[in-house]
Amino acid sequence: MANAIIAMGGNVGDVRATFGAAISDICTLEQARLLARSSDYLTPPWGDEQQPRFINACIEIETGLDPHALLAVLQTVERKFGRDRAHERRWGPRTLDLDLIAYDDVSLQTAELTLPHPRLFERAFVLVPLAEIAPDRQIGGRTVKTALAELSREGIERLPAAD
Ligand code: PH2
Ligand code: MG
Ligand code: MG
Repeated sequence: MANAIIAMGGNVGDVRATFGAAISDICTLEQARLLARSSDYLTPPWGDEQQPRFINACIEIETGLDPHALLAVLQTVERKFGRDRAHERRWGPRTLDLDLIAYDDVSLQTAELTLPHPRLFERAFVLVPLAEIAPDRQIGGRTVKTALAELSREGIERLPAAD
């Protein structure tokens, strides 16, 4: 079994409900078990500021799927919740984005997947939720909390638990 970190994001529709349903799809239909889930955070849009704020969260799972099989599951779940890659702009609005951030301490670079995620250390919207569940995890030679200390958390708000 491997340990994987998945970052979740979205800014279209009822994103918090989508996250809940997506997590249960990832963890009940597939070979994966939920180990930890962060709070949900409201975050300023990154990359393209002309859009609504995002909600972001991170989960940690245990899985028997290899990285590419896990990526395929994540893309299937994104599509199920309305993700339409053919009609979206780069960094633009989306219902659900599921990014594989880390998989054990595997490093790989293929056309479909780079591990650890190449932009992880620029993104407080990933590191803030990740630091809540795995502050001491080593990714790419740094701990999550050390990497987060170098970024601004400005505008990021933790949301109270939803029911
Ligand atoms: N995702 C994007 C583009 N910009 N900004 C925030 N705050 N959170 C995201 O998840 C996000 C983003 C495209 O995937
Ligand atoms: Mg993505
Ligand atoms: Mg993304």
